[in-house]
Amino acid sequence: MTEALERAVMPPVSDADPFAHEVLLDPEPLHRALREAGPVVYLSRYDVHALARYEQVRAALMDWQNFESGAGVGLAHFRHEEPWRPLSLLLEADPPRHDAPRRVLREIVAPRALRRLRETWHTAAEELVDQVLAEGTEFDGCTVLAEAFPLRVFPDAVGIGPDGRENLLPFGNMNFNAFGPRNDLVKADAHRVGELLAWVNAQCAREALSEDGFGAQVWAAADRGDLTYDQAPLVVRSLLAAGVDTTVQGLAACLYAFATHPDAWGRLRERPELTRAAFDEAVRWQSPVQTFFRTATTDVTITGTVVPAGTKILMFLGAANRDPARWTDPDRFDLTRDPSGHVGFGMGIHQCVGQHVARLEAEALLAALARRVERIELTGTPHRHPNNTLRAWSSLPLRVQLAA
Ligand code: EJD
Repeated sequence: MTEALERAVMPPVSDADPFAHEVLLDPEPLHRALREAGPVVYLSRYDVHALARYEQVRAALMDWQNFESGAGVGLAHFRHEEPWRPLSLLLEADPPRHDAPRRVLREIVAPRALRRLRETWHTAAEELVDQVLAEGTEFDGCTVLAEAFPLRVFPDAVGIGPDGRENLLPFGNMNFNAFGPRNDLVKADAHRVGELLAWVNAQCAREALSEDGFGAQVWAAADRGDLTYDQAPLVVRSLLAAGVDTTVQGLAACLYAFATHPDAWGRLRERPELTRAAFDEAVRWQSPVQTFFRTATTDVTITGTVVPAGTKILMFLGAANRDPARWTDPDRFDLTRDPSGHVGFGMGIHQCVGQHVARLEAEALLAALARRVERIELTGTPHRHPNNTLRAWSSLPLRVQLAA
């Protein structure tokens, strides 16, 4: 036995299943139990170590040298198991291979580059809100706003063609389920894997993309030699894989937050400059991306517990974002707090490269709603959509009161 192992602290063991339906639909009780059990907990069911406290989640996210992404950021270990699709050059890569694709995409979706979309997206949001309100003041906010808005603006911004866009949400749902275990959720979509992958791959070809979108800009980076031509379609795929369901659920989190906190909605209408902080607070509070894995590159000691080389570590972003050791009154959606430092977009070298796209979508939709809507409320029980990674909604029954 090595010296490190002799001195090792055995972590608390839990046989909980973070990917069981009941837990996916209501994760907070497990999050609380894991945070309280200790800084590292061994999950016997999956043979992984789990982190649910802010301090350890943040530290693991920052430490890409000891916690790699290249073996996959899901439960599957891609050095032992064949990946179900070619690996992402961004998400499932480490420096130095990660750096060129990251740099290229970062420039394409940088705030400066998004300025040309700002007016178009604000207008699109106003048109959507006007359309929805023309139909009535009661609707499912999940489908008619949170899903409809990103689907109106994002695929056009990437530059994909009009056909088959109904595949985007099912592809995303499958992709995010695939980071978890091969449970019922994964099996339910297994028959569509080939078809959905083929469709997405076809959208990534240069000929399939408009001349001025994010996709074309990825190919232009290959022309400049910033990427190889083999890499370009995979980087376009990253936009489609990461950019749809995530923003849908981010917007849904905002709608849910404001429907359940009418005072916050009033405050936002009075002070529109709060919109960006409101979006971040909604992301902290709901954590649309709940979990991710890393793989230990060497025996890593976390507060005395040795995480063996080559094993997976599960990071609970949602639990970290409500850790009472980091946040005052963490379960409250609170527009007066400073939500910066939340790990809902990750942290470190992999931190969400598309977060400015997400923020622009949220700003546009919330501004359009704030102009016309005085109050948002729930008319019934909203329903969660279980997914192995995302905290998602299937319905948000809303009623709005129009502004005078
Ligand atoms: C993701 C958590 C990709 C890819 C990148 C990022 C995500 C998904 C897919 C968004 C993860 O490069 O394929 S939120």
